[in-house]
Amino acid sequence: MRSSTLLSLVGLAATASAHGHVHYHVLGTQTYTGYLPTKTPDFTADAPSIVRRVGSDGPVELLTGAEMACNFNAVPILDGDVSRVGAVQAGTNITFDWDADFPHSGPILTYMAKCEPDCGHFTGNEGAVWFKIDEAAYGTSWATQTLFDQDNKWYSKVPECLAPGEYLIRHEIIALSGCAKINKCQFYPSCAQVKVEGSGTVVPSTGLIAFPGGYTFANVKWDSNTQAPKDYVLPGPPVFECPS
Ligand SMILES: *[C@@H]1O[C@H](CO)[C@@H](O)[C@H](O)[C@H]1NC(C)=O
Ligand SMILES: [Cu+2]
Repeated sequence: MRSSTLLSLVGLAATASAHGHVHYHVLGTQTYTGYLPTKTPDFTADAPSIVRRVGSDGPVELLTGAEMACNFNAVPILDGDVSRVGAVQAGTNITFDWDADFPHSGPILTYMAKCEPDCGHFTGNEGAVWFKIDEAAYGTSWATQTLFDQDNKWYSKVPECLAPGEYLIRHEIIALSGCAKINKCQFYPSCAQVKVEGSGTVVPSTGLIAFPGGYTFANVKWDSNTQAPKDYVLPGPPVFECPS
């Protein structure tokens, strides 16, 4: 009994080091701690955070699972019945600070969704609500290499024309090594509840996709052994651009 418990703990630790998650989100001058039950530093405590829980630092793989939206256990965050959000100025960057040495290669994408009625009462996993604000695949290396080169940080700009209000922001890495097989592509999504401030007026109403549903096997299928990285086509709609 005791030794099998020990073995499974060792197994968990080994698995944990093979993946990764976003451990901090930075909005303006505020840093918000991510959630992960197994790692050092210890994020077990529910820090006063706007970052939704993730099930572990492992991937989401089932394309039809609700966890495609914001990862496993990503329940909306409330204080009492009040939505908890972090303020961000439209037109500024959000920083996603990943734990060190994410061990897989692939693209990095970031989406937003208008929270209705507010983020504390909005899962993000029902219907086509997500617009894309940022994406990167392969230039001279995969986006994950750029992430290492930037000290495990990724920056996504909140569109400056975006109307004020509460939004979920969904940041993800797609690890490509298993993507040749259905439901073996690895998605690492993480969501935070933000309140956009500024004088924008636009809420995107076209180019919206659903999670789950927006990524099908046909548009995430990729065989790293036979396909050239420069031929990779990012899934999802085009990046939202503010009207000029
Ligand atoms: C925001 O992020 C982009 C990369 O996505 C970067 O080019 C730009 O310099 C960043 N801006 C600031 C103010 O950090
Ligand atoms: Cu992994």
